[in-house]
Amino acid sequence: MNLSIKIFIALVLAAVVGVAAGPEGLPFIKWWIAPIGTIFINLIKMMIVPVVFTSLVVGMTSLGDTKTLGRIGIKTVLIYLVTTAVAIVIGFGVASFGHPGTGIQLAADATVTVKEAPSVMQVLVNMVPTNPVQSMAKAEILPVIMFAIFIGYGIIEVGGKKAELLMVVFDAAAEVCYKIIAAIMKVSPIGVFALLLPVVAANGPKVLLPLISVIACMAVGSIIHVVGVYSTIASVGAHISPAKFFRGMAEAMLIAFSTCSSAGTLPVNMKNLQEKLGCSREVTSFVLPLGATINMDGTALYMGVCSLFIANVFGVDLSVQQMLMIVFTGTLASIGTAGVPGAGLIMLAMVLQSVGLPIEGLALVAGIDRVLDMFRTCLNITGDAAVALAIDRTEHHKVVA
Ligand code: DAS
Repeated sequence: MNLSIKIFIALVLAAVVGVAAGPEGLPFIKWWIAPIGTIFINLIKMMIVPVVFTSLVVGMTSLGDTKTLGRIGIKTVLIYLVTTAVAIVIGFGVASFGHPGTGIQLAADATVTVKEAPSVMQVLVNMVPTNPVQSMAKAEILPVIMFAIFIGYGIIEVGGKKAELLMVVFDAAAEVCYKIIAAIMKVSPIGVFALLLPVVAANGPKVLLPLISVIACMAVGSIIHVVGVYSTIASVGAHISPAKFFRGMAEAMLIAFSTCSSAGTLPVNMKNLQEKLGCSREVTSFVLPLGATINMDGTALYMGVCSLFIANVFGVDLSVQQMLMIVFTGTLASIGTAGVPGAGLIMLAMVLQSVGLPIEGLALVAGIDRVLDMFRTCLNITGDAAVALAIDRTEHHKVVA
């Protein structure tokens, strides 16, 4: 049976068993089942730095020259910014139709430290590792990307037999990483089941009911963005039919949905984008790790939905200026959001503060954050892949031409 179908069945099973077990079953689930989910996540995380570093070095060296690298980099960042801003506008649009937040009692104070979104210059400064090994040890993806790019540049400059030897070594290392990831994916139905079961047992339907409108807006907005934006990018930009795109993305989307971690989904996304959707290794290894770090369309859409929800709950009428401010800060916030579970909730505090909305509103969505994060993360990694395929097409089209 197809792995994606097995993962989907595992998700449905977790939901059914979770509702049946309920809070009473939580102690047993937390003690015996949740650790299996943690082990699965750790197995995937174990592969993030090795697969990003090795495949990025191989990718850079196979680009052949630094001019191509610069061209790909500029195209990638520009498309990412546009899709992120579109995501926030879709979030606003859906929430202004759905009017989430009507008739909800206000929650107690939310003590959330408001994180400042890093300025663009700060993001650039943070990208350069002072100690590459430490960045790898701390799985800081942006510095690892930067270091791999420099290593790839150095190999290109060395040239000749020495460079060929290094390229063979890095190419073999990247292949080893993909084989390990494939083995880890074989147990993903078990891992996904163990990850989702505690969430459903803890939250149960009664907690979700009052906020179902927020979840519905997030789900509808995500579908509009995925179907509207990504299938357009895949078909127009990459000449890949939406059906083929989503079939190739199914595994990674399901892993993202259950792990709520873009970083954790990166290895699977990188492997499948090449093996199932034919994206070149050089573009995959550059665009995906970068996207998993700075391109978070799902998080941006969530900023639009939740800021409007919180404004409704507190009876605030957002002006056009405030909405534009949310689009701007929401885009910056999504660049600064880490690819780990729950990161978007912290950045929402910064967006709320930027337009003077009460931070207390966070408490309302914090309880269902894990559910909202499933949609956010699924969107985040799908956007990375759609853009990578479109860029690959322009590069290969250039090569072909
Ligand atoms: N869970 C984050 C991710 O991995 C997104 C978020 O929290 O908004 O992409």
